[in-house]
Amino acid sequence: MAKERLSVVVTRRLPEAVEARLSELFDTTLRENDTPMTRDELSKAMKSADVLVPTITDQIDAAMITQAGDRLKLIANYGAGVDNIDVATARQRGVLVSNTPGVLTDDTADMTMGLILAVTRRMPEGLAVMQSGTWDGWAPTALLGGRIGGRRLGILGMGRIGQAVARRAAAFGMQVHYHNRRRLRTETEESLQATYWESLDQMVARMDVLSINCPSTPSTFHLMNARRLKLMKPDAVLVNTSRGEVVDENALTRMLRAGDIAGAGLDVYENGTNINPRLRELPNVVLLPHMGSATLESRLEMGEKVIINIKTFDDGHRPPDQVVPSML
Ligand code: 8YV
Repeated sequence: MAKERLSVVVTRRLPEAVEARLSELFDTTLRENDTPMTRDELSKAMKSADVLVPTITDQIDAAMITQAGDRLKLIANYGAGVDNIDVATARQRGVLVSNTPGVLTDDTADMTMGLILAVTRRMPEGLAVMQSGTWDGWAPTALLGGRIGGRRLGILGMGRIGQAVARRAAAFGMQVHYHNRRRLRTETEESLQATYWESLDQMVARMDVLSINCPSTPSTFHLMNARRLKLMKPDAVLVNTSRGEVVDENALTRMLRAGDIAGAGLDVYENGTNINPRLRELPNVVLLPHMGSATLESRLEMGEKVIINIKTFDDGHRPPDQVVPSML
């Protein structure tokens, strides 16, 4: 007798090829429109499926996991960060969690460099002049930014993405510094030409550009709080392509408004789409709508990872990208 197909619920619209392959392999329920599921819809989905494929827009907290019942076996997150999932509760309840690491590293690192350049070279101000139709030609002192070559870049969080940023920054002639929970192996440090700072405070105080690349966990919440932000040099720039929760957004906004730091490039925000409105008014701030990994290639490869994680689980093995609490 043929084995019964796993029932899989996908919470958001994914690229067509990913949805098609999921439907071929599993008894897959796809989302009709691309709005995030309500809590009620999510709760129903978790009760009815063997596998849930959520994204960052789904809050899978302890209550959600507890109410799911016995059917749910795997939460195959479409994304690398799992801060939207209570991984510890899932583990206690015997629900596996997997993610999609690696495939969005380069795109996110590219976007980090894009933000560093956009802020230091004042690209949005240039774009605004062109779009307003008021450009009256080249001038020797117009829109002067700063050269990134030779500047000190401090990377907070030297995992896959942090290291990819380091390689790119070195190619741009930046001096690379980093702070991480664990110091990298000497060979890795040497190959990245990166200087380790045990004290985050000391690193922050000396950098020209600070890039946030650590995950959001209880221990990284507001790591860049008001006190630490104040340590930054007044001509420094902060870039965040990781998670908004790592930076105290209101404190950052106050400092930007007061001119206590030179600029910021943000792809992520502390309260999702509810952004501090004052950030939008500042010319020295570049805001992006969480698009660090938004390439077609990365979205397809994320889908491929989700499929491999579910298929491997279905075949009776451990999903290759299983996340366990001790990894966080
Ligand atoms: C994803 C991300 O697009 O994977 C991550 O952790 O931050 C994003 O780049 C998003 O999370 C998909 O769920």
